[in-house]
Amino acid sequence: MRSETPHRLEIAAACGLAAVLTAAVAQAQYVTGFENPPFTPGAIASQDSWISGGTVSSVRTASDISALLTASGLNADETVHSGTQALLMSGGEGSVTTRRFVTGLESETYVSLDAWVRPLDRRLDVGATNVGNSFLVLEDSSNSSAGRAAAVRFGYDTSALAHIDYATSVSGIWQSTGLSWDPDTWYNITMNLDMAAQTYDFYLDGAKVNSSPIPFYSGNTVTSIGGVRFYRGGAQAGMIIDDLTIVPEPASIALLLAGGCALLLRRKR
Ligand SMILES: [Ca+2]
Repeated sequence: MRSETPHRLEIAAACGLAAVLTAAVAQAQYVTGFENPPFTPGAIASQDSWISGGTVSSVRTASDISALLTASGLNADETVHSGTQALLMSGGEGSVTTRRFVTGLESETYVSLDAWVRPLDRRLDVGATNVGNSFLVLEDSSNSSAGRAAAVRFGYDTSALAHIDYATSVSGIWQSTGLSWDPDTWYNITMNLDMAAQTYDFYLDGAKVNSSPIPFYSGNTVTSIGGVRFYRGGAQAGMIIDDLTIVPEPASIALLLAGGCALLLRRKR
C-alpha cells in the first residue's frame, strides 16, 4: 500500500503543472470584470485598450447605474454582476460600437467567449426609446462585418416580442432562438468557436441552445480571432455587461485541472 505522502506530492506536482499551463496561456486571453483598477468610472474609450465613440459606453459603479435606472423608471435591482463596477451601454446617442483587439488567439483552433449581460428596457428620459438589437461579437482584427464570426443579440419585434438571437448564415443573419429575454435579468452568454469547422455553439445560462453547430455570422470565412465587439443601435435601450472572458480552449482545461487539484489537496488535509 502506498503511503499518503508520495501520493500527495504527486498531486502537488500535477497542480504545479496545471498552474504552469494556466500561466502559459495567460497571455492569450482577456478577462475583465470592469473593476478599478484598471477601469475608473467614465467613458470606456481609451481605458484598457478599449475603442468606442461618445459616452454611451461607460464603466460605472453599481450605485451610479442604480441611480440612472431608477431615474428612468426602471427596476435597478442587481446593477453589476460582480464587484462594484460594470460596463453600461445605454443612452440617447446614435449607434455605438465598443470594441477591443484581443491578441494571442491567432493560431487557436478553439476560442471561447463568456460574458454576463443584462439587457435593458426603454429609458425614455435619456432618449433611449427603442428596445433590442444590442449584440456581442467575437471577430477577427479587421474591424469589418466580414470579419465577424460568432454573435448573440437581444432582439425585438414590432409585434413587441423580445427574443434572443444568434448570428449565422441565414438570410438576414439573425436566427431567433425562440427564447425571450427580460430586462431585469442577467444572462450568461457563452460562445464556443471551432475555427477549423467555421462554426460555434451557443450556451445560454450554461445550457446549449443550438442542436447542430452554427455556421459563422453571414457565412463569413474567419481565419483567426482578434477582437471583441459590443454594439448598441441608435437610441436603443442597450445593456449592462460584466465578467467578460475570452480564452483559448486549452486554458479552460488547465483551469479545470487547477481547480480539481486544489479540491484534491484540500480533501487530503
Ligand atoms: Ca464587475
